[in-house]
Amino acid sequence: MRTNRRLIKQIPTVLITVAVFLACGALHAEGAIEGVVSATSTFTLTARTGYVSTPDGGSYLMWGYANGPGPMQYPGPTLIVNQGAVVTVNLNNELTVPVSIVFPGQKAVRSTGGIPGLMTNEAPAGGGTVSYTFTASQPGTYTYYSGTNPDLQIEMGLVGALIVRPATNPGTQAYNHADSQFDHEYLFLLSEMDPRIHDLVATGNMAQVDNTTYFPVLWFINGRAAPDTMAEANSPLLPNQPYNCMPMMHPGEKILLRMIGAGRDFHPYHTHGNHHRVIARDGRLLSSGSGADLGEQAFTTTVIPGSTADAIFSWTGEKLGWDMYGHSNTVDPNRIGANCVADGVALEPGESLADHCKPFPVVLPSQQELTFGQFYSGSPFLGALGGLPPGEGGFNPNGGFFYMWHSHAEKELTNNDIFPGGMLTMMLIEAPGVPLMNP
Ligand SMILES: [Cu+2]
Repeated sequence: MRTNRRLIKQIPTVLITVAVFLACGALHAEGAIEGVVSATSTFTLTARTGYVSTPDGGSYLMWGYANGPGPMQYPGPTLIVNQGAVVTVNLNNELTVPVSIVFPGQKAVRSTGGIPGLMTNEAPAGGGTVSYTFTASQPGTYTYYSGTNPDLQIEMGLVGALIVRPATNPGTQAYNHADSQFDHEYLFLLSEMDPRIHDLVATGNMAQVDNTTYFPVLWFINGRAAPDTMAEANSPLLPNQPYNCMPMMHPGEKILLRMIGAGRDFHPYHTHGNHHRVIARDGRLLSSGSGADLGEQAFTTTVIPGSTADAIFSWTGEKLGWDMYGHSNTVDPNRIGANCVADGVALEPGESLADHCKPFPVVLPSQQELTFGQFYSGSPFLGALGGLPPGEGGFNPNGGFFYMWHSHAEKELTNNDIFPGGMLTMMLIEAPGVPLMNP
């Protein structure tokens, strides 16, 4: 039996981990979207059981897609392929019920083997197999999930992400147009859970599952509820929930949010710090023929069950009233005010002169005007560190800015009615030049 982990203890633990990583300059070698890349675009998924942990101390039986012989994972492996690839997914089924996979948004998916089902061929229970093949003709963000008894099987965890990289600039664009250019990309696979369903399945009472009384009390980003969203990817503490979600950037850069509705409820996803621009839905640019010209600035994006949305977020610090980049704090006396334009020094990417190069000194708050906390570096300026009272500071050694990104349905910010938790993470803006832990 697991003991309850208290949130108030766990949040610092996560952030200490972050701080230690930042202080050590440790970098993940892989990109921020963890997933499976295959040279032949052939994947083997195994449907099997496992358990997910929730930060309120819960542990729930799940059915999920494993990567080949690996552990069951929630969500299933993120399959990453290139536009035009002929994709083959071989499904092995170790569960006691038939399962399948459907690939919404993909044309002419052929299934081979297995047994006919309502939506596609299924892998029979207890060791059955089936195979699916399609050509990934259009780039974008897609989902895949079980097409067999999906109201139960998706709830149990049989869902994942499929990313098709474009032929043009596949490492820096989501689609074949510059409007989808990004510096960093992150997955936001949003789902919810009614634990009573999992308990009924675990105790052999699957026939008693009643979808008319569905009432979720747990909410996830990439299979984790906050604050676990912010823990490292592939944490040994979460063996069946390998994916994290903690976006990071430098001022002026662009983050691509790949959002997927992986449950049965709508989730209004909200970015603090700035609006984001929705550029695509369901793997198609919002376009009248010229880039993402039909894209929209959004305070929240409603992420629809079974649907996907891509958005670009950027942040330069404009209109905050100080020079985010610290230019006017340099030794160059000409880099102030109007002279800033004329000094010939190149601007940072995304930097606008309208709000930067403000003459110093700005008025810093005095110590008596501040309530110190673990996130305050001692200065409002990115990257600048100042003195703190004894015992304060330490979680934010690089002086970055943290913005909460979360579901704007407030009840979804809880774990079994305990706030904060659920569909929530923090986005970190580091000073220019500071290495990102989740690049
Ligand atoms: Cu908020």
